Amino acid sequence: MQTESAAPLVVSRPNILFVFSDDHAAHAIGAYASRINKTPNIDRLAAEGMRFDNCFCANSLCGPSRATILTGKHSHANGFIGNASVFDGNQTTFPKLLRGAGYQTAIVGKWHLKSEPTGFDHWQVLQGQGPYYNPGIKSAAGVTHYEGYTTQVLTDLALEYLREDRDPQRPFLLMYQHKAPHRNWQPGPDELSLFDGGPIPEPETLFDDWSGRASPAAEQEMTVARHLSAFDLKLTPPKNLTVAQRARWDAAYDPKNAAFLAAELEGVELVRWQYQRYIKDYLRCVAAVDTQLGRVLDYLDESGLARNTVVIYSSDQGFFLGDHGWYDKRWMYEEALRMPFIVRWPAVIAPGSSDMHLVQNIDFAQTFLDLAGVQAPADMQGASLVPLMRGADPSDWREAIYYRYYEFPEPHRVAPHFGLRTQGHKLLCFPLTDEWELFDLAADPQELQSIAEDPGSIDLLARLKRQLQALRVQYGDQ
Ligand code: SGN
Ligand code: CA
Repeated sequence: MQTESAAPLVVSRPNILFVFSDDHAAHAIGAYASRINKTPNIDRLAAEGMRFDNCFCANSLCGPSRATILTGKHSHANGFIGNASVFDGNQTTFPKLLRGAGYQTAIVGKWHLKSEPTGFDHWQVLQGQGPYYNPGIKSAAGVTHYEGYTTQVLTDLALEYLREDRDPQRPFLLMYQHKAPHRNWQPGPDELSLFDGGPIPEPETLFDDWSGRASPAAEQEMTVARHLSAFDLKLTPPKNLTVAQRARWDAAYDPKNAAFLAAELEGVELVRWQYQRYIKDYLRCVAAVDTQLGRVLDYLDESGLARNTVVIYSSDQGFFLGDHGWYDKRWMYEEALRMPFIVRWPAVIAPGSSDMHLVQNIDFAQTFLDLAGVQAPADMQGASLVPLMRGADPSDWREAIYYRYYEFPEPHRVAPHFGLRTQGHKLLCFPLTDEWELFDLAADPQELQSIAEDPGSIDLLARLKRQLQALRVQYGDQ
């Protein structure tokens, strides 16, 4: 690999700041019309940049999404198919290519790919999932322990990198990647009492009974009603808090009162109570991500970096926020499939714009390479989004995205499936039970009634099956 010092100095290439959170669904972002929370700093990026309204993951899980982003390839092609996989760091990744082209490459935060990061000049990563409080952070020098709320600690480290650790003469890539708002949704000290004032609106499908779909939807173990633990519901507090943190936690949660309530309620009322308990903590974690992003955006403004820095906000997959009665992700249904993707690039993107093309996390690597003027390897499977950012409508853009989920049975017992999504329809295949689902997204945006068995769908189903087969051939997943 080319060394940094041998690389040419080109200062006009934009810096890339990739802000990435874990499990942050688009429908918990103000700019994506959230009904349940506000995210003023993420929204600021959208107001000054472009919101992608049809960005989807290739496999709705943490490690697989990250591996896809690094390699520009679907899970079967990069080898990281479920969270038990180990990332092969010898593969070509976009940070390696940027580094070879003279970029300084850094990652701070969640990594979750088991093997050590490769292709980065600077890396400070959480170990595995990482805790919400007082994290150990691994770097080339070993593990360092920090006291504080992880969302803030990671932001301090990212700012330290921007201020002190990089060479201002060369462009940088910084991947700033939060653990939050991943399960079990432990809020930070400043957000413990946020949303105490009243209930969060419930999703329309909180009491979905999964009729109208193939058998797997009813067989999962990820319901708000039955699959949240005492730890999730904060009937037991985290173990690794300092004495001061524990005191604030107990004051905010009043665990005795909560345990009493949980024991008294039943049926629909218990589900509603658990939903509130879950969603408020989730949104508290989101609020800290947003607040900390504000610190970074302020620094970009103050330092003058904002002008030539492309800032992206995204998350590894979507999440069910009580939708269909669920938490977690995994499914190819909209709430888990969709990724937020917002890009601010002052020199190029029209402020407050949005894009409807079907894009995917397989596209991110090629996009970052294109931003830097680096040729993408022929075996990357996506496409650069830069033309879309410039407002183009390429006539040969893809008409469907391909999806495949593998991890089964634990955790959550979501049956393996694969499928495609076009602008108007979604087709899913569950090979274990040989079942299909087909949704008309315009008529049934909540995906409550599969039309795969309808006599009127025979031609459509056959056409989409052929299209799906063509995608499998195209991506080499047979
Ligand atoms: C943990 C969570 C699961 C979650 C996986 C994967 N359980 O196992 O609910 O689906 O992570 O999430 S927990 O009780 O340990 O929190 S991922 O985002 O990393 O893929
Ligand atoms: Ca995740």
